Amino acid sequence: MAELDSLEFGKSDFVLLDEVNMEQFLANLKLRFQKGRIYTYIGEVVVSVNPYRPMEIYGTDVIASYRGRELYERPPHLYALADAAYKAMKRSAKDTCIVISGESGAGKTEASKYIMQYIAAITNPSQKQEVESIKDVLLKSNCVLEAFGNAKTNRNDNSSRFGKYMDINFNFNGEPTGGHINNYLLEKSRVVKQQAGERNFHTFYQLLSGGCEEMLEALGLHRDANGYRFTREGAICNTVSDDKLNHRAVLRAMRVIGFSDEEIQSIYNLLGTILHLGNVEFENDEDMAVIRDLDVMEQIACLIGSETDAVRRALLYRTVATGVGEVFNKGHSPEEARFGRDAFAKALYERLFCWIVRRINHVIEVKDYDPARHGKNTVIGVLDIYGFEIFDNNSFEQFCINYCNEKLQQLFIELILRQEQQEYQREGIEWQHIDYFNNQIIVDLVEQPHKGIIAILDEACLNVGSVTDTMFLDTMDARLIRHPHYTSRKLCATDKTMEFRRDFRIRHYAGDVTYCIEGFLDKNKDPLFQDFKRLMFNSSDPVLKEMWPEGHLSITEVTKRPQTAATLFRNSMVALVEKLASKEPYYVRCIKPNDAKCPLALDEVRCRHQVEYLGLLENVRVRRAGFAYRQPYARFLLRYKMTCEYTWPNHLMCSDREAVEAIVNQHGFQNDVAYGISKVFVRHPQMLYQLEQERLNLIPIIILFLQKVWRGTL
Ligand code: AOV
Ligand code: MG
Repeated sequence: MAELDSLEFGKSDFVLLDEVNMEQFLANLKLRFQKGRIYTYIGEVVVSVNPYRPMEIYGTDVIASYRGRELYERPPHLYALADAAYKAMKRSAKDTCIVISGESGAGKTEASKYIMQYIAAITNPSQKQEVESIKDVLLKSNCVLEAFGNAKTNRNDNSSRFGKYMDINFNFNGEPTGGHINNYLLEKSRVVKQQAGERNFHTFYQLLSGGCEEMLEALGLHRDANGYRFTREGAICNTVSDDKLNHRAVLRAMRVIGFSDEEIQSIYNLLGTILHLGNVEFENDEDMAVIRDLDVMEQIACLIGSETDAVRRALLYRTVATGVGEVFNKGHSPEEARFGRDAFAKALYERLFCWIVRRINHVIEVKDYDPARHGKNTVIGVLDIYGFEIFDNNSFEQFCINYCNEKLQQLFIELILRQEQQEYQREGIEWQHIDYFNNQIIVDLVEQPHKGIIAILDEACLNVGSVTDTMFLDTMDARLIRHPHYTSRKLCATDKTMEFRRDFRIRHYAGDVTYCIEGFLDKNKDPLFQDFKRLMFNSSDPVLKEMWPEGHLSITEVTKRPQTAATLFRNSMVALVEKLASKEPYYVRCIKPNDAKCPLALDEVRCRHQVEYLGLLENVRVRRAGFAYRQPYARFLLRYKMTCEYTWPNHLMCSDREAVEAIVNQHGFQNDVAYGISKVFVRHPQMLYQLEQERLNLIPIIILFLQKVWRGTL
């Protein structure tokens, strides 16, 4: 307990700072970080700093020490937060969620895994077989999804390139009964192109270095990632990740989850197909694309359960329907063929990823749950999404990712304020308002109907063919130029070899990001020739066929314009925020201490910036303006009754509330508390620390006393 608030380790809760200002906040953060205390509270929010080194704080003994304890009873930890979310769910049969935010590389994904491990460890003490196997699948799903959805970027060697929200379902006993994973927009452009120093998704390198000889031979692959256009960039950047070992772990995980051998084979066939596709070259024959290397066509056909000629035709021609219903084949130019090939590779991978998620969901989804018989089924949701990111070159993907982070920041603002206000109202306690920077203005800039960037982008995409990226930018400039968070950037090339570039810039809550306009329209329209869909639907492999259900439509039947990528993403974000807002939230705010991925180094400028934009100082102020801690009367009494002569061993007062008052008064804390309807509100945690200390001092005396009673020597 002494460690909770000591000079040596700094304040375990920022609410305890002598003064709330940036200097004190940073000094405390730094002191704790250097002492290996990577977690600190702001009330019930956990602030976490990425240690970039293995920490001895996640063992089973540590898990046991957090189990069933209150937040402030033990040093700050993710486990305490997970326990709080679990207890709240169990006690009040309420859905809760844990929202983990922070920029790329700040430690969100690691945190989400520790939280899931904790929940798995503390549930099902009687080791019921069916519960154990559900837990196993839930945990193993991380390994598979990371292999297919994560990649090395210049910010993070294991960067999540998709958003993940996982619900864990519990029965009335608090045992996990299943779950559901929602995935959000995978950065599929990575399949065909990576920035300098980055890799494709881990799974490709894992397959090439870890796959057994027979498997690679069957796929027609060699081990050298340098030999494939889609993995070449990643092959030359030196990574320390252990692809070989991870490949085996992923295979094991897939088996535990219940993927059949045929399904696993289909997955690797698709990865092989994508690698081969990358090496397909188109030559120019009188402005028409031709493929000279038919061996690779044969190889692909074999892997996707199709015919060599069907693959060749899908890559070289598209079926076109005229207004009067005539159908004919139109040959691609080499440029069109390359575009089609890359779109096909991206789509294959995206479909595969979504299929894997669906497949896992199929295993973990709760079936036959009867609330009448089993009681209410409750949920803990865990959100781990791609963090805010700025690269040298930012495109449509970063635009979506950063918009997503704006939405989550908005939710944080709303919930932290809303929750506090509601609690005070409910308990009849006076409340003092605190101002925040509200990033709603940036959210609106992106998503507002008719006016926002997504609306303007969609409008541009409606005009097939005639609108270019630059024209889209001109429209944005005309409509948004007065917006305080939007700037157009026309870059005149000083170097003659450079092309004339145009960008726009958004002043995000977390910093200014310049987006390169090139490719926005294409990525938003996300076109894929129908011929590819039909090719896959006609596959003799039932797993692949299942991924392409719409391939049965003939060209004349395909009329509906699909929703654009940005609109789909916006809708999924709106739905996500609604889902989170309907649950009781718990927050982890992750901070990246430096850009060099270095242990022990804390870059003050970088941390200051994150503390600022995450709104952590305001968070402390809200917490301090009100009451830092609150507890139901009965719980408070049970824990501290030994510290007061009127309540130990039992009180004779009319209510628990009166008994709590007696404890508070005896210690002279009258001015530090307020009495709500069901809870006592404590202004500063010092009071609790003092009570905890007193309790600790008393325990040996009480034990001695009891021993004497038992021995009859008293
Ligand atoms: P992110 O999820 O926040 O980034 P990660 O959770 O992947 O970041 O963390 C990045 C790296 O930091 C990990 O691969 C670990 O090496 C290290 N790390 C993070 N947390 C810990 C910890 N608690 N203990 C030890 N090492 C840690 V992104 O997905 O890019 O937004 O999109
Ligand atoms: Mg991550």
